[in-house]
Parts: sequence; C-alpha cells; structure tokens
Amino acid sequence: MDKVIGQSFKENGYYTPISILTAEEAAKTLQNFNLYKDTVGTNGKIIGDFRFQGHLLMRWVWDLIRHPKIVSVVKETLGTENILCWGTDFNIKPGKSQGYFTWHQDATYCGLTPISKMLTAWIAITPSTTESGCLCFLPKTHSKQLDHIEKQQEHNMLSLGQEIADQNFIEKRLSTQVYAELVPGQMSLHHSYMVHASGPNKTETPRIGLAIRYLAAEVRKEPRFPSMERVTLISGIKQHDFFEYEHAPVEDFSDDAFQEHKLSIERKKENYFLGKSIKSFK
Ligand SMILES: O=C(O)CCC(=O)C(=O)O
Repeated sequence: MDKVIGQSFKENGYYTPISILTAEEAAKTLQNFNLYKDTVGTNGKIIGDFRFQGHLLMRWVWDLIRHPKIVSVVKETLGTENILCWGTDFNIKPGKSQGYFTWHQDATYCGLTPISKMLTAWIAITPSTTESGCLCFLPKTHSKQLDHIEKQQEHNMLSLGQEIADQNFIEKRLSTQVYAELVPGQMSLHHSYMVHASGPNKTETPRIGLAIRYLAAEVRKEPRFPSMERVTLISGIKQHDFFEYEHAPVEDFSDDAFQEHKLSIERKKENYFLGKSIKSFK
C-alpha cells in the first residue's frame, strides 16, 4: 500500500485519506489535546508559539510523530530510511469560526532544500469535513514555486497572510479542487509545493488537526538564514550537522520541556520572520 501511496503522491502532490489511529486512539488523542488546551491555552484557545512544536512538551505528540504506520509511508514517499521532523503545528478552528487558510505553498517560507524531500502529514483529531473547513488541494500543482503576496487579513490563519499572487492560476484549476475529508485518526499527505487552502468552520464542533513536517535527513536550511534550526530525528541516522537535534520531553510540561520548546521556537521564528515587520505566530 505504501508504494501505491508514494506513486500517487508523486503524480498528484498529495494523498488522502490514510487511516492511522483507531477510533479509541483518536478519542484519547482529543482528550490529550484538551488537557494541553487547559494547560497552556489563553481564554480556552491555543495561540501563537503554543500551536507549534507540541512534540517537545508532551510525550503523546513525541510518540505520534513516530507512529510506525506514518513513518513507513513517509519513508516510502521520501525515498529514504533517514527521516527528520522539522516541526509540528496544531491547526485549530473552533466551532462556528471564521478562520481560513488562503491558497499557498508551504515551501514559500520554509527555506529548506531540496524541497522535494519535505512533506506534510496532516492528522485529523476531530472530524475534518467540507463544512468544518478541511484541507483542499489543487491536484498536480506541485511542480514549482509560485509567487506569493502578503495581505494582512484578520481571519487568515497564516501568520504572514501569504497567498498565491496569480489568481488566474487558482481560478483555472478550482473545478479540480479535492476536499480532503478525514475522520479523526485519518491523515492526508501533501508535497511542499502543493497548492492548498481551507475554509472556515461552519459546524458547531471544533476542527483540529496536527500538521507534521517531515524531511529526508539530507535536507538543509538554505545558507541565507542566520539561525541554526532544530529538528527531531525520527528514523535512521543524521546525515549532517546543519541542524541541532531536539530531545524528548522526559516529563510533560516540565521546566526542561518548556525550555527545549522555547529554544526551538525562537530559532524558527528568527528565520521565518527574517526581514518581516510581523514577528510572531498567530
Ligand atoms: O489546517 C489547515 O486547514 C491548513 C494547514 C496547512 O496549510 C498546512 O498544514 O500546510
């Protein structure tokens, strides 16, 4: 099956759905997420830095990014045994909320090379449907980097408000749009050049997903970025020292875990917001 997924991903730039967790495991994952929200949330919401790098604060996230089924399909798709995790982010749309993601390519700001060796696995923690604002893909748009513009719009959940500049490119392909509907515990995969977006959550239920950014271990940061970023080794061996390596949270929410989290986030933000007037994650 992994081979079929890898082949289809290569042709189309995404693959969906892939079942990872049982219903019971997915329910437990939601419970764990709710505990996180109670621990670090601001007015019941996880915002800013706490949306990112949760694998450094909680063992269940550290373990989830190593789930054997996920790692197996990622290895096949990236064509290597040596896999790193560059980041994790919770993407949360509360029930009846206006937040959306404009059409974009992840490659635009990650500054990683070669980009064909990075992909995202997006795991649904709650139902992700057309109504609740699931991920949408424009198939076969993953061959090159497209120009983006930045527009600050209140409800755009992308911190820099980036979107593909050529609206004709999008409009011409909208009829091919794929709505990646997922039940809790299923995931989709997408290429870093994949053109994707998502709409607001019109349902009463929160739409929560965890995006995991995997790299083949040969991937490096482009030299123009000043800050040494940190990654987590998932499988195989490190291939170079262009990243620092993160360590597991020995105890959830310990001082050590918070320090490790802060360090990784600071390094990432220095590069992500380089030369920008915006300096923080939404
Ligand atoms: O969660 C969403 O709706 C969009 C997330 C996204 O753009 C990504 O994971 O690359």
